[in-house]
Amino acid sequence: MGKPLIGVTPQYDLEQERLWIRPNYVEAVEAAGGIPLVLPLLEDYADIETLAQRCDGFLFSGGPDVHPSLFGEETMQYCGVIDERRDRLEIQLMHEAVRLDKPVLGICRGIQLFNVALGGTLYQDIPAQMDGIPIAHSQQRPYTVPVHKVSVEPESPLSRITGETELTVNSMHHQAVRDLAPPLRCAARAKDGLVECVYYPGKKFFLGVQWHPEYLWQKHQVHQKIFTAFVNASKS
Ligand SMILES: [Mn+2]
Repeated sequence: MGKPLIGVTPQYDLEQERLWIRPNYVEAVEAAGGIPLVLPLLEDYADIETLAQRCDGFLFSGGPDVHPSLFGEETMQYCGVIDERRDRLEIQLMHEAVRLDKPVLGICRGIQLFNVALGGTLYQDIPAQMDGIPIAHSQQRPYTVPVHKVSVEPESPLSRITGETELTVNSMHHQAVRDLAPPLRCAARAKDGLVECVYYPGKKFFLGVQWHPEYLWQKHQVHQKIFTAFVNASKS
């Protein structure tokens, strides 16, 4: 097989009404040996099924908050911008990808979306809802610099991919996984206990990371390994 085709979920600028994506997502896929394809915000389920069949893997990019109603909560005052069309597309696309056992990598919003789509819940805002060590989960720029550590669960896919027991990561999130969805397992945690990486046991490749490896892969090889493992899994 040639290079795998990796569907990348898009950002949508609600004010400017523009689809867009930060180039570092597509560059990371390209550098790992895949052909990135930025997806449209499709609404028709049959079309989403077709998309799921045609692509070899899917990268769920970062973005706005997942709507709290999708995990059974009212919107609290500190919830950020939401995008219902993106929520719908990504939830349907993830379910199709899981059904077809196509590789998925979720980044930031991606890990949160996976958890909600599979029946878990989120912290709508970490500082407002969590006590404990005040780790910089919403770091200042530059985002290419790691700011906190995560401990990697032995026996997890993240452990196999990186060969590490601890990683240093960047962190640009104010939401996070709260109750883990029933089929998912934690693959890495921050020192305050927050889930920073999840996987779906038994799937070919299903990984969600709370940090942003697309900002790190060029200088920190360990984070490039995540993209390489994802793209390689999409080849078979
Ligand atoms: Mn973090």
